[in-house]
Amino acid sequence: MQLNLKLAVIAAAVALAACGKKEEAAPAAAPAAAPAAAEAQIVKIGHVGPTSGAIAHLGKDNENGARMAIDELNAAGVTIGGQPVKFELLAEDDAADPKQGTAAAQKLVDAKVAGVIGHLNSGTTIPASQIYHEAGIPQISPSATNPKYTRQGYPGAFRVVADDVHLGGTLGKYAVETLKATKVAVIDDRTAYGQGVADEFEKGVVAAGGTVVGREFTNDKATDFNAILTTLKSKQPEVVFFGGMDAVAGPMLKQMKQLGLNVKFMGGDGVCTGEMPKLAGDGLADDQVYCAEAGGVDDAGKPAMDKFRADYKAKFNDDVKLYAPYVYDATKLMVEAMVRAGSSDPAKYLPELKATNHQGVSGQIVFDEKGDIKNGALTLYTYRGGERAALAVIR
Ligand code: ABU
Repeated sequence: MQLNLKLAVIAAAVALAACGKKEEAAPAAAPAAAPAAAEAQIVKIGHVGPTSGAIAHLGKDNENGARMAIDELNAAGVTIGGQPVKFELLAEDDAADPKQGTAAAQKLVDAKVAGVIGHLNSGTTIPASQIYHEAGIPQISPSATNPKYTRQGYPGAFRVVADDVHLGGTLGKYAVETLKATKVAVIDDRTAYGQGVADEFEKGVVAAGGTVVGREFTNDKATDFNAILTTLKSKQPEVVFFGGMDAVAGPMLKQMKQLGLNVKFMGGDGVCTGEMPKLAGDGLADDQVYCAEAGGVDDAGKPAMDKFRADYKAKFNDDVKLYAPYVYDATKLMVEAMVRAGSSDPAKYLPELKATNHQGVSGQIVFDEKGDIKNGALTLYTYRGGERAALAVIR
């Protein structure tokens, strides 16, 4: 049964039971005192993403996904263990910085959140996960794709998207088998995500019979790539892969064009955003960029995803940038686990979280023994006419 419907049924049952009791207890002649409305218990849910810095647009997108879920839950009126509850979103900014990520995590632990949705980046999610683990607070990352996050043996760590092994490996294979590249060059931004996804891409290329002719690196705040692009141009690659985020990939594409390095450009989910056309400007030609989101829906799931995107636009006057639907689902399924457990106490609802089987707007979410999504999809995209254009959903 859908959560909203289930909540409505529970609320109706509680209201009917209350009506019945009042009629039985009230003496015929005495004026009945109005029953005091049960005060809603506050349940705090944390969200962390970079809402400042170069990828603030993505952090805000994630935070909006959480806010949309929380607003809907509060409007529906959720009861947990028979008590009405009100959810409070504690939204923190980690600026995509590992140190700020752990500081934000500690702040949420001190505030006694019942669970955390986040962080956005692998480089913040992984160190923060130790803090949540030690505090016994469940965490669901909606976008951190480095495999290490769910391989630390933390029972409360979950992820609702595919990881970089799937993402990078699939893109490497695609470069060789579909784009017919024999020589590829690789750049990464030295973050936990960028370096990891680039390594997996390399493995995929080599396994498919391609050759990596050059590997260079930059950082996640760099703006000048002339030296590394000139080095790679001399190696005559047919594809350049970048492991990093859209804020760096956009200017990199512009500089590739200025240098006459007019080859296909690939990247993982970090470059596969609605913001790329704006960030790359005329550096982004039609069918030049190939990238993948670490999730996606088949035809049957499209109406729900399309409705989410329309509702998001109506609420925030902006388009979904990347992972807002996954954040929305992560928030809803965490609350569903609390409702099933009859408790927002992390120790009590964690077993229900592990047993999740949630039909969300981003598809069906069931966790494996590590806390990763089972059978996670990828959606392969290119850009045409300044818009993301989906090419295929790959499992
Ligand atoms: N997955 C891309 C963006 C987030 C990260 O893993 O760092």
